[in-house]
This record gives sequence, structure tokens and C-alpha cells, in this order.
Amino acid sequence: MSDFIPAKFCPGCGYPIALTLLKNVLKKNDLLAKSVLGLDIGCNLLAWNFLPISTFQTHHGRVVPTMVGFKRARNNSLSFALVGDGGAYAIGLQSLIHAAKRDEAITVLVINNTVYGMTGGQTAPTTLKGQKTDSHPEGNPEEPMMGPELLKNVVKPGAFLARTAVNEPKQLMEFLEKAIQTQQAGHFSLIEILSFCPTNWKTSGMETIKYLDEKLKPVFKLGEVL
Ligand SMILES: Cc1ncc(C[n+]2csc(CCOP(=O)(O)OP(=O)(O)O)c2C)c(N)n1
Ligand code: SF4
Ligand SMILES: [Mg+2]
Repeated sequence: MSDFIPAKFCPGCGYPIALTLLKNVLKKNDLLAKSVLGLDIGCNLLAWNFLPISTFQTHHGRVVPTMVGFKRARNNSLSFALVGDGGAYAIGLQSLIHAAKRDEAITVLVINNTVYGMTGGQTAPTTLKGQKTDSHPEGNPEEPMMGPELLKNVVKPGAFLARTAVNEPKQLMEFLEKAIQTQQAGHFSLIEILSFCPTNWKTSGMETIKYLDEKLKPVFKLGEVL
């Protein structure tokens, strides 16, 4: 398969950046052949043919239990679950918490763009307080949810939890390598990745990067959570 596949993501989207860095890490470590990527519902499903690896399409909020099942059946595989902030922390939160608590040996990649991207930018659990969305035109009254910090309360020793951003490629690749090592050691790993959604943020060019750096990063602290 060619290394270059036309992307279906909007121009300026963060998803293809995260996916390309994942591909680079897998390629560098000669892990493409054993890797499988589960997709949730949301803009992550547009990744179905973006990488030269097999993918699964699952239901909204159900990518984690699907990849848990796959990993249990094929425990030699390297299993990734790609999910949006809505899929991970709203409709899929119950199965995410239990997978983390049971220390399932999968790697969950949560793309946090602070909105329900695919359906038009409604409020998600990670929407910033005061952020205007299609469902909260006056501004979201709630504080955003901190996924990795929440999971810290339930994971077992050996798990890896972290947060980074699509414009922190060095840190993102370092965390991907740590997450892979964690999965290979038989433990649960999750990386939350702050990501651009210019379509729903209604930002252009440099404004998108500025929005992530100045609005998201002060609230969602980057680094290893565990
Ligand atoms: C059971 C179910 N409920 C609702 C939807 C509608 N739906 C599709 S994508 C989506 C939001 C996705 O948001 P997120 O998980 O943050 O992913 P993003 O598109 O932002 O990457 C919703 C609510 C659905 N497909 N299935
Ligand atoms: S709606 Fe947002 S997250 Fe979805 S493809 Fe477009 S920019 Fe990316
Ligand atoms: Mg989202």
C-alpha cells in the first residue's frame, strides 16, 4: 500500500497529524504488521484506510471493549483503540473505566478536540467552561472533564496514562513508545491527545494553533499522569 493516501479529514484537522506520528513510531519499531487499529464513531472513523494496518469499525463508545476482545483473542497483536473525547468520556466511559480497572493490555488514543466534531461541534465532556458550541451558544456552564486523571484512580501498577498535543510531536512520539512498551508488558495504556478542530472551533490557520496553545493547554496539563 502507498504511504500517501488522500485524507478525508478537514484541512487543518489534528487527526492526520496524530495518525502520521503513530505510523512513524510503528514503522521505526517494525510493528506495523502486528498492529490493529479499532475505530469508534466520530471523525476517528475517517482513519479507516489512513494507515497501512488493519482497522475495525465499531459503534459509538464501543471501540474499547471491541479492542479488549480482539486483544484477548489475539494476544500477540498490538491493539489500539482510536476514539474521540465524546466517545471516550461520555457514551464509552463505563467500558473505558472497566478496561482500565481490569488492566486490559490495549492502548487507547483519545483525540480531545473539546467537541463532538463529526456531528457539528456540540458540547462534549471536555468542552471548556464558557466555550461556545452549537448546543451551548451562550457558553458551556460546566468545567471540562479530565480523563487520564480520572482513570488514575482505578488503574493497576504498570499502567501508563498521559496527555500531549498534536503540536508536540516529540512528546507524542515518546508517549506512543511508552504506551506500546506498556501494552507489550501486559498493561493498560491511554494517551489523551489535544487536537485541532478548525471546522468546529471556527478558526483559521494560525488561530487554530493559538487556540490550542492558549485555551486548551493551560487547562489540560500535558505530561505523564501515571
Ligand atoms: C449511539 C450513538 N449515539 C450518537 C451518535 C451520533 N454521533 C456520531 S459521532 C458523535 C460525536 C463524536 O464526537 P467525539 O467522540 O468527540 O469524536 P470527534 O468527531 O470529535 O472526533 C455522535 C454523538 C451515534 N453515531 N451513535
Ligand atoms: S470536524 Fe474537526 S475533528 Fe472532524 S475532520 Fe473536521 S477538523 Fe477534524
Ligand atoms: Mg471530539
